[in-house]
Amino acid sequence: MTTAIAQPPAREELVPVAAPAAERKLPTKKELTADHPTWCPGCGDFSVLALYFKLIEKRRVLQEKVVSVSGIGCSSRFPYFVQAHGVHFIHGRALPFATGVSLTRPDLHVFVFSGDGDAFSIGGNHFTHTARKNVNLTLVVMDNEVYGLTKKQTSPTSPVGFKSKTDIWGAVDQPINPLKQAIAAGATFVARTTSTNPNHVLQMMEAAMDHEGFSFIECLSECVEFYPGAFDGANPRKGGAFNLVPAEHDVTDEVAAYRLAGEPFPGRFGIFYQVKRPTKNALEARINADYQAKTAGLESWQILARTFEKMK
Ligand SMILES: Cc1ncc(C[n+]2csc(CCOP(=O)(O)OP(=O)(O)O)c2C)c(N)n1
Ligand code: SF4
Ligand SMILES: [Mg+2]
Repeated sequence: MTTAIAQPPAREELVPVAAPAAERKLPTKKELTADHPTWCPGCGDFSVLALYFKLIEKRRVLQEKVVSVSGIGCSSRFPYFVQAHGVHFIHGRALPFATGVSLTRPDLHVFVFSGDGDAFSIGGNHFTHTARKNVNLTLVVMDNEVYGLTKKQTSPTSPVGFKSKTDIWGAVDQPINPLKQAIAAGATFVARTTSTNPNHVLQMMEAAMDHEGFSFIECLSECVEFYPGAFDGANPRKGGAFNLVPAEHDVTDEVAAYRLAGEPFPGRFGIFYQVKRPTKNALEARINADYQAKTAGLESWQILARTFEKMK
């Protein structure tokens, strides 16, 4: 006896067709605002959210063409506040989820919003691998140098001496340097900004969005509740210094970028490193296209079955 196997629908039937951009009204900041942000008054994350809205508006991105993905943390509440595709995923696992979105929906702008704990502690491994794979997406880490949501534990970027619930006598472990970590892992765009300089945040977001590949932005974002004043030294309005990456810096020079990233706080702001390297998206798309050409006439599910046969 033979059993008839129902064939899955053709891919075209699964992809919703949006009206052409020319006929559509572009979303305003008001329409992009989903919910009242539940962050503490004065939290640096408000500024990042406002600039993300500005970015979408300025770059005339349709709501269904942008997706915000996050893990867990105060900063990771981000997608709740955006009226567009969004995912609030497992702690530290935003990047693998976003990788899947990026690979399967190349038409979307994929943004990941993370905290220093989410990105470099529990998600540290994923940070390394997403960078080396050069997945086409933008990661913005809102670095407040503390675990905010869980009420003040030492994070991987907390400075030595920082007193918290997990280091009541002061942290003794050397913090990681997010920029050096990103460069060493193979990120192709590495930048630093601070939420107290809105124009600069927008500038870095635009450059990251235009970059083909894994773009990483470390954005200093003060936790006014559990680490107030952490970034006053980088804020001219509080007597600090906001110094740009020197104009003569060659962004393709990995060693120079690494050296610049090692400057003591408040350090530099701007693009430290940017190079072109084929993305995982492009490399895999080529493999898929070549194989599909070889298997022309077969349905996707038949190609998949054939591939599984080969793997036996
Ligand atoms: C598997 C798992 N471990 C621990 C937690 C508890 N937890 C939630 S958020 C968080 C750290 C958040 O810190 P960060 O990423 O810096 O974000 P912030 O709140 O500072 O923005 C921790 C440890 C969790 N939710 N899931
Ligand atoms: S606890 Fe800190 S990081 Fe969290 S919302 Fe409040 S100020 Fe922001
Ligand atoms: Mg944090």
